[in-house]
Amino acid sequence: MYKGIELSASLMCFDWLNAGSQLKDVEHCGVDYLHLDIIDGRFAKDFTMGSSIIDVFRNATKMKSDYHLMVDEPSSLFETFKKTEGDIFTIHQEACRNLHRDLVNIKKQNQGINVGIAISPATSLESLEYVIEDVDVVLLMMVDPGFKGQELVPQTIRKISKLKNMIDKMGVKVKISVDGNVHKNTIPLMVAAGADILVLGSSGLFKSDMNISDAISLVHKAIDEGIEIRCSGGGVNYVSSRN
Ligand code: S6P
Ligand code: MG
Repeated sequence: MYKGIELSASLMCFDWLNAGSQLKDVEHCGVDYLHLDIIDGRFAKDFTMGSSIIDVFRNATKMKSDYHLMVDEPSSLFETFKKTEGDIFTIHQEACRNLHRDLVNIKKQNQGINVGIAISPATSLESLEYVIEDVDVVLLMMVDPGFKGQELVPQTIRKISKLKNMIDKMGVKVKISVDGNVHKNTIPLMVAAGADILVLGSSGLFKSDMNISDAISLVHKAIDEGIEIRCSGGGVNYVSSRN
């Protein structure tokens, strides 16, 4: 947590040949969550990791788990993944035929878990209207699900502000998580617009030209800028490109 903003490091973007030492670095830098992308080759066009890999990392860190299931009909996998108090477990709005039932079941089956709902860039915020009171986190995808290193879908920045207004208006206690292309140029706008959790991947944290501690310093600086824009009531139009 840095100035009220939580950080989540995407395991999918680790340098897997040095994963053990990167895990220690990330934890040492005060990152709150390990972001665990699970992709089934159907909902999104790739495969990532299952519980046997995930548990190796879960057992080696005190960071909370931030599960992000990009999986069609994820309910059959709810029991596959270990969860402990304070973890976040997020499923996609677009992937569930019985969305409300699935969200409620996650909570029912796991005391102390934070339930998340994710929406892809093209999915409207109206789709959250009748489920938002049953979740703790809304994860806004800033890119289409599936791959690291993609370009930001620019209109997702104004989606953050709109969601923030919706949450404030409804008076619900829900955090906004942003995922995809979160880096020093986009973070100020994301934080100013109302993001509470930043998912950090290849553009913001695991960079070929920088170590993790230097990358985190840039993230902190960008959060400071975002808070400043927010406090001065500044606008949040995205102009700059990647990095
Ligand atoms: C994408 C996935 C994300 C990525 C991460 C990539 O399908 O949900 O969590 O791993 O966001 O970050 P970056 O900085 O490479 O776009
Ligand atoms: Mg993700």
